[in-house]
Amino acid sequence: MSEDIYTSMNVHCRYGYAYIDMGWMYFNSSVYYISTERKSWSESRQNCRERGADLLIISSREEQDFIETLRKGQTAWIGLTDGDEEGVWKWVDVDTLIFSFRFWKLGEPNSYGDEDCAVTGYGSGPEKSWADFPCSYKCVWICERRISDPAD
Ligand SMILES: [Ca+2]
Ligand SMILES: [Ca+2]
Repeated sequence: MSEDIYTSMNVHCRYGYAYIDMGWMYFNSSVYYISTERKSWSESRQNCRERGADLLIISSREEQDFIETLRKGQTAWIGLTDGDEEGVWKWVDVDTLIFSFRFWKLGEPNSYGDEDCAVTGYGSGPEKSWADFPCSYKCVWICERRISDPAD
């Protein structure tokens, strides 16, 4: 392994620790932040970007379970929207498969009125707790930063 790769790995490790030092939670090569304020979906996403992250992408059962403990009973924005095309749900990270794991609450998403942004933690069932909300609602939000990504 070249010295450059070692240097790069060290930078990534330090980067992850820096987030943990700021109170972010580590799980499976990502760090997570849950807000104390409430904002609209777009404002929430902007806030995550300012923190060098993006809204949460849930890509496994394990990650959904982890988030259940992180959100502490709150309903929180995740990085999932059908704002581009009604009924076509996309993660903010376009590389993540659209048809990856989904944990919609029964009867959701229903686009009641006009709802294009997704939350987790709606209702009491932890296993199926996603719902679509109006994007202008003020909710807490969860940011995720994969710490194995190249620094950018
Ligand atoms: Ca919708
Ligand atoms: Ca809904």
